[in-house]
Amino acid sequence: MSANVIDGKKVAKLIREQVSEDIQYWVSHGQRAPKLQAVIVGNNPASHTYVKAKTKACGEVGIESDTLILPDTVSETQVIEAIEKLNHNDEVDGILLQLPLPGHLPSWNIIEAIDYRKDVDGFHPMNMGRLAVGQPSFRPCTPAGIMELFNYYSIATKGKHAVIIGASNIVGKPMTLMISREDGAGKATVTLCHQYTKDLTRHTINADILISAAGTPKLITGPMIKEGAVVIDVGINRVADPDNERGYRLVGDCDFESTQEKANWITPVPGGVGPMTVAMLMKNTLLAAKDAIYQSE
Ligand code: BQF
Repeated sequence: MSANVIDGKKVAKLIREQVSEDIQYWVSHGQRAPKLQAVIVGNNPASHTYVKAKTKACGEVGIESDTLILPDTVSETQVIEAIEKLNHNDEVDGILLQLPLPGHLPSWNIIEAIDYRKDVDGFHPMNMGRLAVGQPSFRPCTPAGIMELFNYYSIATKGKHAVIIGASNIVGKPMTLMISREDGAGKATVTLCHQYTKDLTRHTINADILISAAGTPKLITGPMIKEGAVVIDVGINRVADPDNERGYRLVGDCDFESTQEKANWITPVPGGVGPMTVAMLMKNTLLAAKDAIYQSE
């Protein structure tokens, strides 16, 4: 058997087209275009690449964007001051603080300084907390994008056993909350594995849905998965590749060859979950501009 490949690039494009149409309608009725403000601290090349991809996507759907670049010598107070200025700027709908921050900065203190109504990444404790208790909130883009893929491909999660590898606040924890919620989409039973999990295969072999966000190439191989499983590969790992003009290529956490022989569904890297992350950011920015989540405030 060979698995069905989930085309995240295609679904992401459909979502961006929906957002674009919605914005055209919105603007033709006299509203200003939504605006996303990106903040990068330091010169991590990957961060600059990701923000460029996100602001390019903004341009394509009709979202205005701007990028504030702070030197990696800034203090926590200086970053928080810059964020508070953006909080009070009525022209800014969404604030994107690109992660990771340089090591000396306490990311979660700084994230907490973002006005949760502009927190289009959904990382603020208000949004995380509301997600946890099932209240409307901005949803972190990567797990929200994965839920969209299940919806698009009619992949059932109800009553299934989902095994998630990686307990980060960005992917694993919010994914656990979304896929296990008892109302709406979700309704799966979850096992959350992380770096201290003993005997990973004992868990992965039982997964109807396996979601790997570990950041380890070839962590998942065919013998570790159940026949017919849904395999979602969130890993974005750079491996050296002299044949590639950039000197590296992107690979996921799964050994694609051996997993796709046993899986029913599989996401490729690149072109799987990654493009969905960017598309959901566009969707969240539009929601922020419309005040669609926190209407009563
Ligand atoms: C694709 C990210 C690790 C650390 C910080 C499309 C993206 C990636 C891959 C992308 C990611 C990963 C982002 C593909 C945003 C996803 O075609 O496979 C898009 O832009 N991502 C980020 O902003 O910060 C990260 C991964």
